[in-house]
Amino acid sequence: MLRATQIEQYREDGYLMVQGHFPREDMDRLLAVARADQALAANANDRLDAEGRVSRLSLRMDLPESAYSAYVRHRDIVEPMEQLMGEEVFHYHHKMMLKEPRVGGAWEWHQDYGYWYANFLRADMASCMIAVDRASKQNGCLQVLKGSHKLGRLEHGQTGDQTGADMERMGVVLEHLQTVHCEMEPGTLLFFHSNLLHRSDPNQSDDSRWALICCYSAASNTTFKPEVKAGQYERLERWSAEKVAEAVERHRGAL
Ligand SMILES: O=C(O)CCC(=O)C(=O)O
Repeated sequence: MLRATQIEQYREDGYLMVQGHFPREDMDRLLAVARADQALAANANDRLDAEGRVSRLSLRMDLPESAYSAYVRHRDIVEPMEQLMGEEVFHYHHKMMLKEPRVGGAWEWHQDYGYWYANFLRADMASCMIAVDRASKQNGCLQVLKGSHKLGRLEHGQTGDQTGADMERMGVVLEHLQTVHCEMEPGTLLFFHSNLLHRSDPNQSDDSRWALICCYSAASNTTFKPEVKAGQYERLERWSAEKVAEAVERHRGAL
């Protein structure tokens, strides 16, 4: 569970990093499953960045039996998330970011609620990024603009295949707010608010940068499009570390 000072820090900055929370060996196991998982690869899709480089991710709106779904339900993520959000949360979607050596493209400045606005009335939503690989400046770690969640939702437009925050406004925002490079050892968690501006550089290194991002909404957030099943409240189970480890092992055995 998070301390009051950590919750306060999240409210001020719009993000909270918890270094090395999951053991390195657990991340090695998760990475081994993900790398061998044909279904993950088959489900991956590419979004071009502004320079035409390929940014790849594998996203699921549902929670099938998998190692990734197990982490979505991990008590160590769900419970802090509820502390930060101040209420019960439910799963919106989760995605493995597959930033490959030398080819993994950039992500332009955006707020997740820039996209999610289409499905929800309120920005009471957040994500937890789990560093599966080590994330460094060289392999294109996430960058965040400290305190930018307080700006409210910015207008977003098309850049490449991605939806980016309004460039003119970003010019002024960048002069006023501090950019933080979130370098993360495997097992590090980054909780971030859906209105926090973030981006990442292309991967210029020989190391991959895979990360699992689990996205949640406050239970009381109203779904704008009731016909879209993924935006609907559904009670989320909370799993212990042992139960998550068993699910990872089951997934490995099924590959
Ligand atoms: O993984 C990254 O570098 C960017 C992820 C991101 O921007 C997102 O999931 O919204």
